[in-house]
Amino acid sequence: QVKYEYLMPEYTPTEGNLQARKEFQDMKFGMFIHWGVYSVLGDGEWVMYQQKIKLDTYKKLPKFFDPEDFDADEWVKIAKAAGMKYITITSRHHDSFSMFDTDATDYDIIDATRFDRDPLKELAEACKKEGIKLNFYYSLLDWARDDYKNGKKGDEEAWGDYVKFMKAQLTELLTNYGEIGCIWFDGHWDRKKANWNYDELYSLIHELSPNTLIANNHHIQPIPGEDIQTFERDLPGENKGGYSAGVEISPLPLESCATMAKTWGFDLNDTKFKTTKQLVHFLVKAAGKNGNLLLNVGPMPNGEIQPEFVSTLKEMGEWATKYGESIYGTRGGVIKTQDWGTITKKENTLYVHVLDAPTEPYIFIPELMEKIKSVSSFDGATKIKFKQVKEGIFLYPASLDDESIDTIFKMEIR
Ligand code: FHN
Repeated sequence: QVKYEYLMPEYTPTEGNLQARKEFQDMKFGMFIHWGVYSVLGDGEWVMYQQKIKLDTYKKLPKFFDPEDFDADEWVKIAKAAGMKYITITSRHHDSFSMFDTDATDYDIIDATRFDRDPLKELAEACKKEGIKLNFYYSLLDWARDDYKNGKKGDEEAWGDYVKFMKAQLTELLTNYGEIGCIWFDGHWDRKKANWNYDELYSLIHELSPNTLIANNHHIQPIPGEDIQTFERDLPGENKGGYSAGVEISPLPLESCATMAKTWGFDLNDTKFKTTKQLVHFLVKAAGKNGNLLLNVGPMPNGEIQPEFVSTLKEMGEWATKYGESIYGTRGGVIKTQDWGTITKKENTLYVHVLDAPTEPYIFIPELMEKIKSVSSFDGATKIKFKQVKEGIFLYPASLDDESIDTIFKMEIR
């Protein structure tokens, strides 16, 4: 692995950046959107690569992309109703197609489709109106550009051109769309051993917009200059998705990203939808590990989010409306995730989330040494018996409903 510590200048985040990190951690739940011309084929965002479609053929796709039902207000409404506080959308994915109005290439939504609207602009306006933070995903890897291809083979000049191209686009993304919460890089793994010129990319971003957070889904330890550590299809530190072997949790704000079925981009055959219960559990466990959940939708080629996703998101939102107090603004890392669930914390309150009822008639919370004042049901109406011992705490609720998504108890600490 490249030793980025030596390549990168020392990075001291500004006060505003540190505040933005805190606000990011408080938000807990965001909507990831993978949308591009690939949606026309309904076979995920990797369709060009996986179906071995030649570039010239793939480049005909934008002509079929005319998402006339796209309504940014509707997307923001869906995200908000789900309890999501921010949106991270693909501005350009690996297929190289820019989903925004850019002067750096003609291979973009304005020049290459008949749609002639800038969805990122419309989304930025809709987000601003509704108080939702907007973030941009940006692919480092590119399947179409010659400068990328030649640069990868060692042509320094071509690589320089590619870096210039990325800088021009990042400048547009950070100047034409109002305040952007985060630039979310992806695709690093395609050139694991290369110098990606992060010193130039990161300093450009932080110079243009110091409060914009930088995330890079590179599946390695954070590189100096980054503000968020990401985990793909994984809870922080677990490596169940297989992407982050050996990656340790850093002190940066953490974010897990996940799909609602299997793929990120719209896929007609992808019908193994995760249930509301599974997704709420993921959100709660992420919070318990001090991380956010960035949950993905892949809108259809007509511009709408598919109804199966919309209804699950609505149910998640109903849950969040009732129990959001135990998620938003909390911090995790209080205990290791247990078979029964986890804990989130806000000031003097610990929220015990029982996701899967234990077979024993009690809940044992190990490693918790804080002095407990009282334990109650989530609504505070019922006092819960408890016993604090050297090894942890026993809770004795009268009953535990395994059918419920999450039985929450509140513990007040001294
Ligand atoms: O290849 C991409 C994939 O299409 C998707 O964008 C995900 C999102 O985390 N990231 C990459 C794989 O690491």
